[in-house]
Amino acid sequence: MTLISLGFQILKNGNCFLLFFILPPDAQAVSRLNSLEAAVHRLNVQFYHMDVRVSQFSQGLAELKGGLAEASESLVSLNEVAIRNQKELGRIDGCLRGRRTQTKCFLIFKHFEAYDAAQKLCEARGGHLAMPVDDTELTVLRRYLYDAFQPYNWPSWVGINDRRSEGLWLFENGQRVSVFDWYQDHLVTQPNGGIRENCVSLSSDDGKWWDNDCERRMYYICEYRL
Ligand SMILES: [Ca+2]
Repeated sequence: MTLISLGFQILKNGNCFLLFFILPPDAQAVSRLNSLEAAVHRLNVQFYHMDVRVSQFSQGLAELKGGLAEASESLVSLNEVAIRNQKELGRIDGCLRGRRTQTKCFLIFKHFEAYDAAQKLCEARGGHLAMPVDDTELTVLRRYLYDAFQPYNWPSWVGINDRRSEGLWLFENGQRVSVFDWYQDHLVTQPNGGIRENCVSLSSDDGKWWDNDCERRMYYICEYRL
Protein backbone atom coordinates (compact mmCIF):
# COMPACT_ATOMS: atom_id res chain seq x y z
CA MET A 1 0.00 0.00 0.00
CA THR A 2 1.08 3.60 -0.63
CA LEU A 3 0.75 6.47 1.84
CA ILE A 4 0.53 9.90 0.17
CA SER A 5 0.36 13.34 1.77
CA LEU A 6 -2.11 15.48 -0.17
CA GLY A 7 -1.96 18.79 1.67
CA PHE A 8 -2.71 20.51 4.91
CA GLN A 9 -5.57 22.57 6.28
CA ILE A 10 -5.42 25.36 8.84
CA LEU A 11 -8.38 25.49 11.20
CA LYS A 12 -9.87 28.62 12.68
CA ASN A 13 -8.22 27.98 15.99
CA GLY A 14 -4.87 27.96 14.25
CA ASN A 15 -4.30 24.19 14.37
CA CYS A 16 -3.04 22.64 11.26
CA PHE A 17 -3.86 19.16 9.87
CA LEU A 18 -1.87 17.25 7.36
CA LEU A 19 -4.11 15.22 5.09
CA PHE A 20 -3.07 11.68 4.07
CA PHE A 21 -4.57 9.32 1.57
CA ILE A 22 -3.87 5.64 1.38
CA LEU A 23 -3.66 4.57 -2.22
CA PRO A 24 -4.62 1.06 -3.27
CA PRO A 25 -1.54 -1.18 -3.99
CA ASP A 26 -0.11 -1.16 -7.44
CA ALA A 27 -1.17 -4.39 -9.18
CA GLN A 28 2.18 -4.76 -10.99
CA ALA A 29 4.14 -4.23 -7.77
CA VAL A 30 2.03 -6.87 -6.02
CA SER A 31 2.64 -9.29 -8.83
CA ARG A 32 6.43 -8.65 -8.65
CA LEU A 33 6.37 -9.13 -4.90
CA ASN A 34 4.48 -12.40 -5.26
CA SER A 35 6.98 -13.63 -7.87
CA LEU A 36 9.84 -12.64 -5.61
CA GLU A 37 8.26 -14.43 -2.70
CA ALA A 38 7.76 -17.54 -4.81
CA ALA A 39 11.37 -17.39 -5.99
CA VAL A 40 12.60 -17.10 -2.41
CA HIS A 41 10.45 -20.06 -1.48
CA ARG A 42 11.88 -22.11 -4.34
CA LEU A 43 15.40 -21.17 -3.27
CA ASN A 44 14.62 -22.20 0.28
CA VAL A 45 13.32 -25.54 -0.95
CA GLN A 46 16.45 -26.01 -3.08
CA PHE A 47 18.70 -25.11 -0.12
CA TYR A 48 16.84 -27.61 2.02
CA HIS A 49 17.36 -30.37 -0.55
CA MET A 50 21.02 -29.39 -0.86
CA ASP A 51 21.40 -29.61 2.91
CA VAL A 52 19.87 -33.07 2.88
CA ARG A 53 22.21 -34.16 0.05
CA VAL A 54 25.28 -32.73 1.81
CA SER A 55 24.27 -34.48 5.01
CA GLN A 56 23.81 -37.80 3.17
CA PHE A 57 27.12 -37.29 1.36
CA SER A 58 28.93 -36.58 4.66
CA GLN A 59 27.44 -39.69 6.21
CA GLY A 60 28.45 -41.76 3.17
CA LEU A 61 31.96 -40.30 3.33
CA ALA A 62 32.24 -41.18 7.03
CA GLU A 63 31.10 -44.75 6.31
CA LEU A 64 33.59 -44.98 3.44
CA LYS A 65 36.40 -43.76 5.71
CA GLY A 66 35.46 -46.38 8.29
CA GLY A 67 35.47 -49.06 5.61
CA LEU A 68 38.84 -47.92 4.30
CA ALA A 69 40.33 -47.95 7.81
CA GLU A 70 39.11 -51.52 8.31
CA ALA A 71 40.46 -52.56 4.90
CA SER A 72 43.79 -50.90 5.71
CA GLU A 73 44.04 -52.78 9.02
CA SER A 74 43.25 -56.04 7.23
CA LEU A 75 45.96 -55.32 4.66
CA VAL A 76 48.52 -54.65 7.41
CA SER A 77 47.58 -57.94 9.10
CA LEU A 78 47.78 -59.81 5.78
CA ASN A 79 51.15 -58.24 5.06
CA GLU A 80 52.47 -59.30 8.48
CA VAL A 81 51.28 -62.86 7.88
CA ALA A 82 52.86 -62.82 4.39
CA ILE A 83 56.20 -61.63 5.86
CA ARG A 84 56.09 -64.36 8.54
CA ASN A 85 55.24 -67.00 5.92
CA GLN A 86 58.02 -65.77 3.64
CA LYS A 87 60.51 -66.07 6.51
CA GLU A 88 59.34 -69.55 7.45
CA LEU A 89 59.42 -70.68 3.81
CA GLY A 90 62.91 -69.18 3.46
CA ARG A 91 64.08 -71.08 6.53
CA ILE A 92 62.64 -74.39 5.27
CA ASP A 93 64.11 -73.79 1.81
CA GLY A 94 67.48 -72.96 3.37
CA CYS A 95 67.54 -76.21 5.30
CA LEU A 96 66.26 -78.31 2.37
CA ARG A 97 68.71 -76.98 -0.21
CA GLY A 98 71.61 -75.91 1.99
CA ARG A 99 74.21 -77.66 4.13
CA ARG A 100 73.25 -78.65 7.68
CA THR A 101 75.10 -78.79 10.97
CA GLN A 102 73.66 -80.05 14.27
CA THR A 103 71.85 -76.77 14.92
CA LYS A 104 71.77 -74.69 11.74
CA CYS A 105 71.69 -74.68 7.95
CA PHE A 106 73.88 -72.71 5.53
CA LEU A 107 72.67 -71.74 2.06
CA ILE A 108 74.85 -70.05 -0.58
CA PHE A 109 73.20 -67.40 -2.78
CA LYS A 110 74.86 -66.86 -6.15
CA HIS A 111 73.82 -63.22 -6.52
CA PHE A 112 76.23 -60.30 -6.28
CA GLU A 113 75.28 -58.12 -3.31
CA ALA A 114 76.97 -55.63 -0.97
CA TYR A 115 77.30 -56.82 2.63
CA ASP A 116 74.29 -54.90 4.05
CA ALA A 117 72.02 -55.81 1.13
CA ALA A 118 72.99 -59.47 1.55
CA GLN A 119 72.15 -59.32 5.27
CA LYS A 120 68.72 -57.80 4.51
CA LEU A 121 67.99 -60.49 1.92
CA CYS A 122 68.92 -63.21 4.43
CA GLU A 123 66.63 -61.58 7.04
CA ALA A 124 63.73 -61.41 4.59
CA ARG A 125 64.07 -65.18 4.21
CA GLY A 126 64.06 -65.82 7.95
CA GLY A 127 67.80 -65.98 8.55
CA HIS A 128 70.93 -63.82 8.60
CA LEU A 129 74.41 -63.89 7.12
CA ALA A 130 76.31 -67.01 8.17
CA MET A 131 77.93 -66.93 11.62
CA PRO A 132 80.32 -69.90 11.94
CA VAL A 133 81.03 -69.98 15.67
CA ASP A 134 83.46 -72.91 16.00
CA ASP A 135 85.78 -75.22 14.09
CA THR A 136 82.98 -77.70 13.38
CA GLU A 137 80.82 -75.08 11.67
CA LEU A 138 83.84 -73.64 9.85
CA THR A 139 84.68 -77.09 8.50
CA VAL A 140 81.09 -77.61 7.26
CA LEU A 141 81.10 -74.18 5.61
CA ARG A 142 84.52 -74.66 4.03
CA ARG A 143 83.48 -77.99 2.51
CA TYR A 144 80.14 -76.59 1.31
CA LEU A 145 81.81 -73.64 -0.45
CA TYR A 146 84.39 -75.87 -2.07
CA ASP A 147 81.71 -78.30 -3.35
CA ALA A 148 79.57 -75.44 -4.68
CA PHE A 149 82.27 -73.66 -6.69
CA GLN A 150 85.25 -75.96 -7.36
CA PRO A 151 87.41 -75.71 -9.39
CA TYR A 152 86.85 -71.94 -9.16
CA ASN A 153 87.19 -69.47 -6.34
CA TRP A 154 84.20 -67.27 -5.54
CA PRO A 155 84.56 -65.22 -2.34
CA SER A 156 81.27 -65.05 -0.39
CA TRP A 157 80.10 -62.82 2.46
CA VAL A 158 79.55 -64.16 5.96
CA GLY A 159 78.07 -62.19 8.87
CA ILE A 160 81.29 -60.90 10.47
CA ASN A 161 82.56 -57.30 10.52
CA ASP A 162 84.66 -54.82 12.51
CA ARG A 163 82.64 -51.72 11.65
CA ARG A 164 81.88 -50.85 15.27
CA SER A 165 85.55 -50.72 16.25
CA GLU A 166 88.57 -51.38 14.05
CA GLY A 167 90.02 -54.81 14.77
CA LEU A 168 87.08 -55.88 16.98
CA TRP A 169 85.44 -58.60 14.91
CA LEU A 170 81.76 -59.19 15.73
CA PHE A 171 79.05 -61.44 14.35
CA GLU A 172 75.85 -59.89 13.01
CA ASN A 173 74.17 -60.59 16.37
CA GLY A 174 76.81 -58.49 18.15
CA GLN A 175 78.73 -61.40 19.74
CA ARG A 176 82.51 -61.40 19.59
CA VAL A 177 84.18 -63.80 17.17
CA SER A 178 86.49 -66.18 19.00
CA VAL A 179 87.57 -68.62 16.27
CA PHE A 180 89.28 -67.11 13.19
CA ASP A 181 90.62 -68.55 9.97
CA TRP A 182 92.35 -65.62 8.21
CA TYR A 183 94.29 -66.20 5.00
CA GLN A 184 98.07 -66.02 5.41
CA ASP A 185 101.02 -66.74 3.17
CA HIS A 186 104.51 -65.32 2.80
CA LEU A 187 103.15 -62.30 0.85
CA VAL A 188 99.74 -61.56 2.36
CA THR A 189 98.42 -61.60 5.90
CA GLN A 190 94.72 -60.99 6.43
CA PRO A 191 93.10 -58.86 7.67
CA ASN A 192 95.04 -56.04 6.02
CA GLY A 193 92.40 -53.49 4.96
CA GLY A 194 92.30 -51.41 8.15
CA ILE A 195 89.36 -48.99 8.24
CA ARG A 196 88.75 -49.40 4.49
CA GLU A 197 87.88 -53.10 4.75
CA ASN A 198 85.51 -54.06 7.54
CA CYS A 199 83.49 -57.06 6.29
CA VAL A 200 84.58 -60.67 6.03
CA SER A 201 84.32 -62.95 3.04
CA LEU A 202 85.38 -66.57 2.73
CA SER A 203 87.26 -67.86 -0.31
CA SER A 204 85.45 -70.81 -1.76
CA ASP A 205 88.59 -72.76 -2.72
CA ASP A 206 90.11 -72.98 0.76
CA GLY A 207 87.52 -71.36 3.10
CA LYS A 208 90.03 -68.77 4.31
CA TRP A 209 88.90 -65.37 5.60
CA TRP A 210 89.57 -62.04 3.91
CA ASP A 211 88.58 -58.55 5.02
CA ASN A 212 86.89 -56.62 2.22
CA ASP A 213 85.23 -53.30 1.45
CA CYS A 214 81.64 -53.85 2.66
CA GLU A 215 80.29 -52.14 -0.46
CA ARG A 216 81.89 -54.71 -2.73
CA ARG A 217 79.29 -56.95 -4.32
CA MET A 218 79.81 -60.69 -4.07
CA TYR A 219 78.01 -63.96 -3.40
CA TYR A 220 76.77 -64.51 0.16
CA ILE A 221 75.87 -67.28 2.58
CA CYS A 222 72.73 -67.17 4.72
CA GLU A 223 72.23 -69.12 7.91
CA TYR A 224 68.96 -70.53 9.33
CA ARG A 225 68.11 -72.30 12.55
CA LEU A 226 67.44 -75.99 12.03
CA1 LIG B 1 88.68 -53.19 9.37
